[in-house]
Amino acid sequence: MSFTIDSARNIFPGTLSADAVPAISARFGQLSAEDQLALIWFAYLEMGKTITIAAPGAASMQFAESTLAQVKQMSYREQTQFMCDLANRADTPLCRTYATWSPNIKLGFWYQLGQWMEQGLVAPIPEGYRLSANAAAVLQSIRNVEPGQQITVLRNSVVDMGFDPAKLGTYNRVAEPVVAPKSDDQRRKVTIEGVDNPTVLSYMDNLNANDFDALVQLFTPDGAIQPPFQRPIVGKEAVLRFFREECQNLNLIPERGVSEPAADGYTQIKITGKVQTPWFGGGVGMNIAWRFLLNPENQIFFVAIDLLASPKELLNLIR
Ligand code: 45D
Repeated sequence: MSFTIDSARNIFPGTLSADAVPAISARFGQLSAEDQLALIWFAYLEMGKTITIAAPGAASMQFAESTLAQVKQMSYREQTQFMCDLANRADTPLCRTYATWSPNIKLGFWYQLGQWMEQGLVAPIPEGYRLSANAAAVLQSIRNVEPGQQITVLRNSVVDMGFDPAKLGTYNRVAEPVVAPKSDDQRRKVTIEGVDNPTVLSYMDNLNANDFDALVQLFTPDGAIQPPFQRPIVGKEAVLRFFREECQNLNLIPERGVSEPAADGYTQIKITGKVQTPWFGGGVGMNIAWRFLLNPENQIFFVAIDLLASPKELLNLIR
């Protein structure tokens, strides 16, 4: 038997990921556009009391600047229509532009709209807006999950808005410029209780240093990475693009793991620990598992990143 990406996805099948997240996102997607926007607004206000979002850097905002300027000039009625169009994934020129943006540009765009809604420069959610019963139930479900899951739901809702990128045909992807890797004196080396595999340690250290060229060299040519709740991204070129577009300035804090032999001289390694996103810094630590499958040459054939169901899962290292 030799491994395929599909069979690799099943290593450490006892890993419990946060199923609440896709479940909430699916229910959210069923709501009317008005309810969706109001719900996120309420969730965002409530979360803002305990965790604060970091303002995106100027460099990342410049790509959305002309769209932001257009929105600012619209009447309240037009702004409301535009935001509903985004939630409805409508086919409009602005929704097509939004579709070309990387997740971080989309998040930065909404961050700015949120500021402007508070200041009255963009149409606010109407005072006294009452959520439908379904929307109120979805909001309650968001309240019930831990912060790492809340911010993932919020991120999903923003990423899923706009025209469907798959229907755009060929287009120029718009992402923030890639920052230079950290210099040697800025780098930190992780240690992981129970695991000393050099590939896994280099993976963590290179990702923490934004050294994506060195990072991608750890993968086999047909290797794959599976981000939380996503399909695997396959092949070095696609993996490198993903790192450059979506993985800058993460903070990986692996804690412990197990390493064991798999079929055909492969090795499977599961690590658990925390990850911080630059959007929330140390304010939110997501509970994460990495499930690595390494080939006999100790290259990464597959790695899945899972958002864990609960902190208890950090201690689940059984096969
Ligand atoms: O609609 O090892 C308003 C990988 C009104 C890489 C609004 C990884 C209405 C490999 C409130 C204004 C990446 C996979 C909207 C590891 C409205 C690897 C605005 C994992 C939309 C470890 C809303 C990384 C706003 C992970 C402004 C797990 C919302 C990273 C903003 C996870 C929401 C990162 C933000 C997450 C959410 C970031 C900023 C979950 C950010 C979430």
